[in-house]
Amino acid sequence: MFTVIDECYIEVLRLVKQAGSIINEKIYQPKEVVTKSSEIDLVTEWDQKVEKLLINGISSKYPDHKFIGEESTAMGQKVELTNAPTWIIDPIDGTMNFVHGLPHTCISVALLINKTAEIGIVYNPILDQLFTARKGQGAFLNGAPIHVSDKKELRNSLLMLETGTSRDPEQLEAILQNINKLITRVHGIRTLGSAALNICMVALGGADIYFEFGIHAWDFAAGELIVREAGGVSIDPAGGPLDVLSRRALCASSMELAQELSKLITQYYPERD
Ligand code: LIP
Repeated sequence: MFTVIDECYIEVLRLVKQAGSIINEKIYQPKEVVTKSSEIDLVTEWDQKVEKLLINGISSKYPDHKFIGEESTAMGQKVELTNAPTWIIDPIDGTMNFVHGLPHTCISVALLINKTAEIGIVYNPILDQLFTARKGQGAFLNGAPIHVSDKKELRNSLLMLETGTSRDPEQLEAILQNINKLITRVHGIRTLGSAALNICMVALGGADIYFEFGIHAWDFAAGELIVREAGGVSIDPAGGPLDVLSRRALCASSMELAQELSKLITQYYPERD
């Protein structure tokens, strides 16, 4: 039976591909860059234009749907998650990479209904990596099923983390403490510069665990569905349930791995979205 969510999925995929062609065209061209919350929290006109393309496209078909977008929020729109169908959008996740021309940058789009993720899409148009998930229907890369790894111990795991785009001393201190704690306890540490792509590497089974403090709902709302549909887990870094507005996330191939990490790390609690 063809549902409204099926129709939403097809429509948003069309818009994401359209937006992807813009990112593909602009990544290696000179671009005007401005800063937001810190001198390394960057934004370009293409972040704003891609977000507008997605929101306008969805709104024209679904006028009663709500939005939480990175750039709309930066322009002052209040973050509000209700039971209404809500699209959580990062038009360019990995903006720093996009500015530098490093091809690890993506569009991240999630649809939540009754505060539950129904659709997750993370699309890196530069490397043509389309990660998708629908609630209860599995996770895919370019249409092929993906699954998390079988790792259950940190000492055999590849950890994805970020140094972030904040210069807040307390946040940086927590990041450095955690790198020092973890560097001798894991196989290796990797950082792609995009929360959404880091999480998708866990969903793909190429990495085993990711955590970060200070991200926003738009960075991980799509990825956390994808990793769960790939057989993994998404929790709060302190071990409790994930809260998409908390600005904290931990995604892993197994609950055992997630809980081993959550017991070890220095916690940091940013102001909520
Ligand atoms: C980025 C996240 C990344 C985080 C950066 C930044 P943006 O999102 O994907 O995980 O460490 O601080 O928030 O700003 O490129 O959309």
